[in-house]
Amino acid sequence: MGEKQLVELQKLPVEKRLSAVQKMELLGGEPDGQDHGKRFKGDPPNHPAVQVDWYDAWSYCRWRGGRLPTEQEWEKAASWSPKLKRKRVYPWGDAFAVKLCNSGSLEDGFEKTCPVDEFSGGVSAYGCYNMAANVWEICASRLGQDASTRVLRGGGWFGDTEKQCVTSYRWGMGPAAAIGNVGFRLARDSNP
Ligand SMILES: [Ca+2]
Repeated sequence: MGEKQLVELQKLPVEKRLSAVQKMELLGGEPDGQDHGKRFKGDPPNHPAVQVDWYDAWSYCRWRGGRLPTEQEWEKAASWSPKLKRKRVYPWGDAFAVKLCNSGSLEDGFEKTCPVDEFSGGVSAYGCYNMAANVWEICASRLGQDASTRVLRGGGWFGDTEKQCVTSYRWGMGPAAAIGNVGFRLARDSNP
């Protein structure tokens, strides 16, 4: 697909926009990590998609038969320990451990994103990987009364420290923003 067709794709109104992955597949080949890329150049496909805005994240989750988690669902998946019957400060426990997540530190071995199944020792009680750091995760919820801002959770690889990795820490951005340290996670409802 040529550059002209790409421009026309981007002009589609929001309700007709393709999901991030559909768009990526149409563009063909590896994303380049620049204007429409979803991973950094050279990263293997098991790294999280980044530079995805709220609309694309939402539509991709629907396309896959799931949805974006609310921030309450996200926080429970990240922090709640059924065994302890309380929240934990970090997904793995109450003390920060630089080698259990991909924060802004280089001590964890990663300068940018890491594979989505990295850091098995840092999984939450529900078995979710990388709930702390790697990429901020887009939630369905709005941030406070500000209708134009969507909640982000979890912290990312870019300059973020143990403070941002706390499971209750909140951040947000506009729904049309798409940046390199923000991705998303798909939620599915379990069968009753
Ligand atoms: Ca790092």
